[in-house]
Amino acid sequence: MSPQSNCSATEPGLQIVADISSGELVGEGIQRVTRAIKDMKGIFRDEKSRQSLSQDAVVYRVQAVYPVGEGEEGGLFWGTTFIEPGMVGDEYFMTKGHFHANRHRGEYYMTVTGRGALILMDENRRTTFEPMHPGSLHYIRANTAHRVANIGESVLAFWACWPSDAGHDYDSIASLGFSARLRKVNGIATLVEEP
Ligand code: PAN
Ligand code: ZN
Repeated sequence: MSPQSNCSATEPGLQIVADISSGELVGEGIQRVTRAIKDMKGIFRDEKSRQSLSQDAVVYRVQAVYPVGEGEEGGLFWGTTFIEPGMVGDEYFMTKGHFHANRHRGEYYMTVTGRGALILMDENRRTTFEPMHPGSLHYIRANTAHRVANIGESVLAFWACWPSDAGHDYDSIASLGFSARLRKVNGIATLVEEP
């Protein structure tokens, strides 16, 4: 047996390549979700501003691979999120944000390109944020709601890896929100407590 054959893959793994400069996933079986302005009702503070924007404008899109069924124990999912640059009132374009439905599940994010902020809220509703820049690695603890805002002038792309049995709880955020919002105050991204 030649040394090369020892190194060759015997079983097909994921037939996917993640482009390290753009974050784009290329290959078979990628699931895609797009969130436009019209899908973001109730997420931003300034609902009038949201209504005044082009409703089909894309806020963010997600590409993800699900090698096992959603909700199944023991697997891991991988996804790229691309957030466009833009504002709704004084808030940056951002993801809806969620807790994991299974509160005991964490996640990793890694920024590929752009500038952003990872907004985190713990179970005591204490909200903080971590700056995101190419290569920045973020460990999202269990029991922590997470949302990402694009605070730069170009697309923000980040990778995420999360357990297949994490699930997503959007309802808690839809009804109670985060305890603070990232707003542009005098040109600076500032976390402002909600009244
Ligand atoms: C990410 C998010 C993705 C989109 O893959 O699902 O960034 O954000 P929303 O799910 O809040 O719309 C993740 O955190 N998965 O668990
Ligand atoms: Zn998550």
